[in-house]
Amino acid sequence: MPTFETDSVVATRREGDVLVMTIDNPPVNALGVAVRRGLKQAIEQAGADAQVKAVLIVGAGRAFIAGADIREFGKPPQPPSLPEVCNLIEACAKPVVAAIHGPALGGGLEVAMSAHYRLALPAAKLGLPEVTLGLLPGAGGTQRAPRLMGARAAAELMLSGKPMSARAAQAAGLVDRLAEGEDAVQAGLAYARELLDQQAPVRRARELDVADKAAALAELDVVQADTAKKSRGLFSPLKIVECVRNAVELPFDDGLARERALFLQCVESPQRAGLVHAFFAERETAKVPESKAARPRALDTVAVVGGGTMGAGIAVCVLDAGLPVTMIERDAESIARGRANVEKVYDGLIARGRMTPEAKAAVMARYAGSTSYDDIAGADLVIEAVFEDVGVKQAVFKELDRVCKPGAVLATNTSYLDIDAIAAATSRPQDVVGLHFFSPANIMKLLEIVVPAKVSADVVATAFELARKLKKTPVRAGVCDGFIGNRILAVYRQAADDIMEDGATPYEVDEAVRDFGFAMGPYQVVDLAGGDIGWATRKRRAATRDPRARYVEISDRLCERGWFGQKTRRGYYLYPEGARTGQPDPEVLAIVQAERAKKGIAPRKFTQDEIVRRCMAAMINEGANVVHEGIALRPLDVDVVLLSGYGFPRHHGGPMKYADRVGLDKVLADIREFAKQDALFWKPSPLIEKLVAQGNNFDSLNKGA
Ligand code: 3H9
Repeated sequence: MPTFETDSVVATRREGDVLVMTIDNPPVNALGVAVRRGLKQAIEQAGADAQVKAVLIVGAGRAFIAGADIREFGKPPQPPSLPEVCNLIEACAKPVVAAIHGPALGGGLEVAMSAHYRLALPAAKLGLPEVTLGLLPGAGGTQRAPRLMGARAAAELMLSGKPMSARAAQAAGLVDRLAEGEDAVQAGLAYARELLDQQAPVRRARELDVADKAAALAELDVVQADTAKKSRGLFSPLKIVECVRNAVELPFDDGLARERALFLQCVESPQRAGLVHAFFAERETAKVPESKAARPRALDTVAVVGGGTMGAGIAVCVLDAGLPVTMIERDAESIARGRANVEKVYDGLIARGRMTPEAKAAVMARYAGSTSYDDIAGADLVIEAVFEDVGVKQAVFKELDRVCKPGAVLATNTSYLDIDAIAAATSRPQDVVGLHFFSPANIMKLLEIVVPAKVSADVVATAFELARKLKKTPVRAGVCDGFIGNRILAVYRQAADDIMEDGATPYEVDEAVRDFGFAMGPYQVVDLAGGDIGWATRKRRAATRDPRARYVEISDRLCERGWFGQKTRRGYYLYPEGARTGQPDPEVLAIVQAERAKKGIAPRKFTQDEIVRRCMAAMINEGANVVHEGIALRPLDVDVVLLSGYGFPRHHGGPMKYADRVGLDKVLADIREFAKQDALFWKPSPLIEKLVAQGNNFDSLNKGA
């Protein structure tokens, strides 16, 4: 008779002479303390029960095990530790089989590697993504993976953080057997019985040696040099390489002890805190009041108005989600251009061998172009992506109001215009929402979902449902000039411009920001995006700009010369033919100097630290204003916008998380100090003042949400 023990997150059940251990800890079977206790008990039970001849470990639900419980990091550790549990599994005197039918990630794969045999079903994903959380595999993964798959492959698995398919894992030596279907228990039992019939021995990874140590060490030298170059101030990647080296050179237990010490250093690092914050924040932003209050409307057919770069990029992401798209343009020529813009993306994939011409044809079969709005009368969702002018957009929305079926969701991709005014051009403002994509729209993860005053909850819920289908990271934003991201960007740019005019070169500003962790400094970004874009915005804002506000004209001087950046081969940097990166331009420095002279500014020196402190204080202060005014729901929403749309260094967790780490009191002191020079720009956000007075931080507002 099978025996059952099901009152814990690890259920045990005897099937003949195999003890089946099922981890059942929804949603992803993370290895929290209860699971670790359950696994320990179960493996002890297996050892003690004479009737048990083999053990099978499986996961309930969609995952095998998604790793350690990330929520436990930074809290007091509770025994048993995961390394202890893994060692117990490996030490078991009876063969242990792990049958993997879904994600086996981080500690999940470490559990599987502690088993003696591994079987994978087609949906299995095996990976060690700890590096994405600022960690390294800390339950023996750095010691067992090199012994099973070789040092270099193991290092690459850990450094990339990317999972492998079942087939790839088998080819790499991580998996012993593949099976078809979805039933891990059935396939695992069959495998366990086969092993018992063959009297297969227990087979412990710890007892293996890394093959050809000299060659492995030489390969690790290359990996180490490459990692040092790429990891740009990140803490854990080089520690991973060190652990893998230990796996080659040291006895297993010594390597394990060293792994533990380095893992704990990673856990303590602020980078881990920033990256874990980013992980949860990115999942939290989809939890908005409207999605809780209302169900999304139907979302089966989509239309895009405008076939420029943005419209085409949006069309591509909708097509990639498997939905049909009709694109509306003015005339036959524009339709052809729109279609060409869409096809260009797929042709690029074909050229890189990432798509077949047949697959492109299948996608394009879902695409149609038209000059007639009547052709989109039945669309569930229309996304407008025409020229950024409120009059032009209102005219489009009048047309949409005329033709679209009742209940269709009407979205605008404006990046700063007043969506309430656009909605007012229709007789159905309750159906109008903002969907602010970022360019290139088929690549960038961020989608600001902008919620105008009169929109109904189910339309907002539909927008979030669209983001899910498109695999975007959605963030809810209120209506204001620039929404969350561009509004903060503008203030950051202003702070940078002031620093430049007061004495730093644009190259020094860029370098300081890069050293902080951004891939590019603000002036490199201007050159990449095109200086003319910001110039147009500045001209638009000129009439409403506070006449008392400081205005740095250096960018205008460059634009007046037609120096728009990379596309004109000249901007803040020079881009001579064939040059891969921009080169400093003495003429730009002369323009900067002339502007200073015009205003009577005696240039002063800025340290990297001051440049970063000023840029960050500006971002944080505006981020706080955005939360204070209800434009962003929580500080974490601001963080996610900057992380997924503006290249904010992920290991800092976003500007608000970074502010908490630095200390809000220190940020406020900086702002007050800078205000002595320019009180209008450096006006402390009332939210920061309030939080500092309460002794609170931004995170307290995330928790209350
Ligand atoms: C580690 O293992 C360290 C060890 O080496 C050493 C230890 C000593 N913990 O992503 P989803 C939650 S480090 C806690 O939306 P999907 C997630 O927050 C860990 N919670 O689903 C969400 O919660 P909610 C290494 C977790 O189907 C819900 O589960 N492992 C964890 O799109 C659903 O998640 C990783 O880095 C966790 N480990 O994707 C893997 N994982 O519903 C991280 C998820 O409240 N996880 N949650 O918002 C993933 O990559 C994806 O979640 C996964 C599923 C692919 C598994």
